[in-house]
Amino acid sequence: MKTLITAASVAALLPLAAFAQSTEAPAAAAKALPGFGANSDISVSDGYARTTGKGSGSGYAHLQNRSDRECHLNGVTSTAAARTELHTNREDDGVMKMEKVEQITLAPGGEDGLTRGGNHVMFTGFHQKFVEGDQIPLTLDFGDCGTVAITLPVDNRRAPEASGAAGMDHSAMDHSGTEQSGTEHSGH
Ligand SMILES: [Cu+2]
Repeated sequence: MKTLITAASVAALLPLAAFAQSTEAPAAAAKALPGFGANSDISVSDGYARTTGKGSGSGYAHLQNRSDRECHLNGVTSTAAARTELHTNREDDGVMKMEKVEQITLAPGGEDGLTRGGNHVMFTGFHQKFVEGDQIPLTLDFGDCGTVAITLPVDNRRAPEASGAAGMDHSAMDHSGTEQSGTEHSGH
């Protein structure tokens, strides 16, 4: 009974519009398709995540700048891991190495990808286990071009993008190629 009275009093004090907004906002957010998100300048699509099974994982997505100015992906954050960083793979004396990337630039109207073997999101120190089909929250910070919050479905069976060299597969590097089996999605 006490709860009922409290809720009723709060509703009476708030303007009706504000009350409606506060109850509808979470529902609207939950409707977003996994792997997709946008603001007025940037759209992020086809996002997914993978894990090596050793407490680290990686995230991939397609980035599109729909504005007429240059936009920069300055960083990524997630509640799913202790550290979430932008990385790239670089070949050094025939050995593939990962290194941190400070910024990814998108030209006006330009596109780029967070891809296997290229720039990617790196999760280390899992707070959330990357179980197949789980949704990993990710916020991409585009500075002046705003932020985009998405969720990445964990898809360890996903084949690398057609453009990426199979030998540069990020997870194969970390995990002796044990995740090379899935080819059923190669039509992408
Ligand atoms: Cu990495």
